[in-house]
Amino acid sequence: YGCLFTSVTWTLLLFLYFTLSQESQPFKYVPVPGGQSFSYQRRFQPRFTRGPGPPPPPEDPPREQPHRAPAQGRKAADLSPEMGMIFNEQDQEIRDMGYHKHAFNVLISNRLGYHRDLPDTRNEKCKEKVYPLALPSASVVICFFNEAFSALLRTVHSVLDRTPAYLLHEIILVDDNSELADLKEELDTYMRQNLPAKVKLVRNEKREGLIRGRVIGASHATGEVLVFLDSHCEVNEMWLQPLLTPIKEDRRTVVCPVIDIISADTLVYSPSPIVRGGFNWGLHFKWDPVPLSELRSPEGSIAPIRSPTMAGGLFAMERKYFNDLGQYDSGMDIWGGENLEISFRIWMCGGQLLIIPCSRVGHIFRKRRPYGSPGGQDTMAHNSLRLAHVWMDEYKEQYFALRPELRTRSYGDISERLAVRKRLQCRSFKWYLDTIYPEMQVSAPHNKAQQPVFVNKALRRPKVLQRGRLRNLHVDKCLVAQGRPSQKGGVVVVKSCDLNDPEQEWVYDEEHELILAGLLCLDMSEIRSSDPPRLMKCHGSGGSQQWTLGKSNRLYQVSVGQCLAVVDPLSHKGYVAMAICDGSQSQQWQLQE
Ligand code: LR7
Ligand code: MN
Repeated sequence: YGCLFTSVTWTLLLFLYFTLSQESQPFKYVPVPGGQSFSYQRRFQPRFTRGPGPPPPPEDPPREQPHRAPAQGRKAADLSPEMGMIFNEQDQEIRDMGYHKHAFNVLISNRLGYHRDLPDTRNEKCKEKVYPLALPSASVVICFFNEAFSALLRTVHSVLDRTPAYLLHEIILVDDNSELADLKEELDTYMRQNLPAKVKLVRNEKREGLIRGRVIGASHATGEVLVFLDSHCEVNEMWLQPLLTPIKEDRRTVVCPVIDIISADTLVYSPSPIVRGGFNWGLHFKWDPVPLSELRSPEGSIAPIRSPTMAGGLFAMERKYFNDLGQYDSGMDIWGGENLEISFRIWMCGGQLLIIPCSRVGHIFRKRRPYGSPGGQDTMAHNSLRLAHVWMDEYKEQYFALRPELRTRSYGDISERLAVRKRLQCRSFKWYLDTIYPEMQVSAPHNKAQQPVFVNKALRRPKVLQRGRLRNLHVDKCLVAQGRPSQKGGVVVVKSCDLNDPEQEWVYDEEHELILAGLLCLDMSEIRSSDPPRLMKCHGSGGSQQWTLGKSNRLYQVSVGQCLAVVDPLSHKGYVAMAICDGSQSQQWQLQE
C-alpha cells in the first residue's frame, strides 16, 4: 500500500464550489485515539479585521440538502480535505452538534449526500473471480439508535446501488426507539417518497439494544441469508456475491467482509489490511495478524481466512442456521459481548467463521460511542459475564482474574443458553482454544472498537514536505510555543521571528502534521473547537492533527473546518485561534526557511 496521489481538479458540487489544491492524501491505518470524555461548550466566535487581500471564500452553500448529491463519478479518496469547511454559524452548529451527538463529522456526511463512489479497495485478483449466478437471496438487517440521517441513508443506498436486485430480497431497518425527534419523521417521509418497497422499517416500542434489535429484525426477514450491517456503513463493489458463495457451499459457514475504514473526521474511505478477529482475557475483541498457516492456500491472499472471532457488526449467515444456532442471547443488553458469544458458539457447535478478503464494506470508526445504556449500566460487563458463564468453562477464571469484582456479580438467568449448548452438543472451550485460537495468550485488556492497524505502522516515518518558520504575513511574526516547545498541552502564539532559533522550526509532513522543533504536533481538539490549538504528542491518525497549507496561504484545520488566525493583530500577546476561513490578512501564513 502506498500513497494515493490525487490530481489537480476543479470539482463542481451542486451546492459547493471547492478548489482542490494539489495535495497528496495518504491512506492511514491507525487506531482510533482513546475515547475522551466530552463536554459541550458554546462556541466562542472571535472577530477579525478584514483586510484587502485575496477574495473571500466561496459562496455559502444553499441550506437544502438535495436527496441525491451529484457526487457520483468522484472517488471518495479524492475528497477535498476542505470538505468540512465552515462557512457560517449554521455549518458550525451542524459540525459541533454532529460530533456531540454522533462522534463523527456530520457536516461532511451531509454534504456527501446519500450516494457516492468509493475507491475499489479489493485486491486485483478479486476482480477476476467469478461467482455463481444462482445464489441465495439476502435480507439485510440494519439496527439503529439515534443514527445521523445522512449516514443511515448512505448505508441503505449503498446497498441498493451495489447489490444486484435479484439477490437483495429486502432491507429491514430496525429503529431501536431512537430519541432524535426529527429522525422519525424524516425517515418516514423519505421512505415513502424515495425508497422501494423492499426497504422495510420495524420500530421497537422501547429501546432493546443492538442484540435483541437484530433478533427482532431477523424475525421479520424472509430471505434465505441474513446480512447484518451497522447503520453507518457503505458497501463496496461486488460486496455481496463473495459472501453468499461460501454460504451456498456450506450452510454452516458464517462470513464477514473486510471492514474498510471510513474516517470519522474526513469521511475518507480507505482500505483495511487483511487481519482476523481475536480477543483478550478482558473479553474485548481485537485484531490479530493472519498466521502464515492460514495463507498457504493456492488462492493466496484472496482466499477466505478462518477467524477465531468476528468484530460483530458486519456478517452474513443463512437465516435458518441463525435460528438453529440459537440466534443471540436475548438476556444481553444494548451493546457488547454478543460478537464473542456468537463467534464461540459458531466454532464450538460445528460451524465455521470466515473473513472474505474480496468483500469490502466500509464502517465509520467514530471517536467514541455516542450513546449510553438507558440506566447507565455497564452492559459490556453484564453481557460478557453471561457469555463467560455459558461458554468458557474453566477459562472464565481468566476473565475473573482481570475483573475480580465481577466474580460475584449476578448475570440473570442463563438456563436457556445452557440448553442451547446442550442441544447443539457443542465442544469445550478448551477445544476451541487449542484448535481455533492457539495463539491465545494472556495479555492486557483492550478497550474499544479498534480500526485494523498495519503492523509496520510504527516503522513508517512520514516524509517531510516542507520545513522552516511559520510566519504570519499580517503581523510579520512567527508561530512558536508560548512556553517550552517540549511541553505537552502548551499553546502556541506569534512572536518575533528568529532565524537562528531551532525552537521556531516547523516541519510539515506527508501526513499533514505540523511538528514544532521535532517534538510535538500542532493539535486541535475536535470537540471543543473554541479552544486554541495546542502542542500534543503526534498520534499519526490525522483528524485533530491534520492541517493543510495550501493556496492563498491559509492554514486550514481539517477536522475543525476552520483556519488559524492571529486573534488581535494589534496586541502584543500574540494569541492565535481557529476562525472561519475568510481570506483575511490575519489568516495568512507562510512556511519558509
Ligand atoms: O441500543 C442500541 N441500539 C442499536 O440499534 C445501540 C446500538 N444500536 C445500533 C447502532 O446504531 C449501530 O448501527 O447497533 C449498531 C452497532 O452499534 P455501534 O455502531 O455503536 O457499535 P460499534 O461499531 O461501536 O461496535 C462493534 O461492537 C458491537 C458490540 O456489541 C457491535 O457488534 C457492533 O456491530 C460492532 N461494530 C462492528 O463490528 C463494525 C466494525 C467495528 C470494529 C472493529
Ligand atoms: Mn458501528
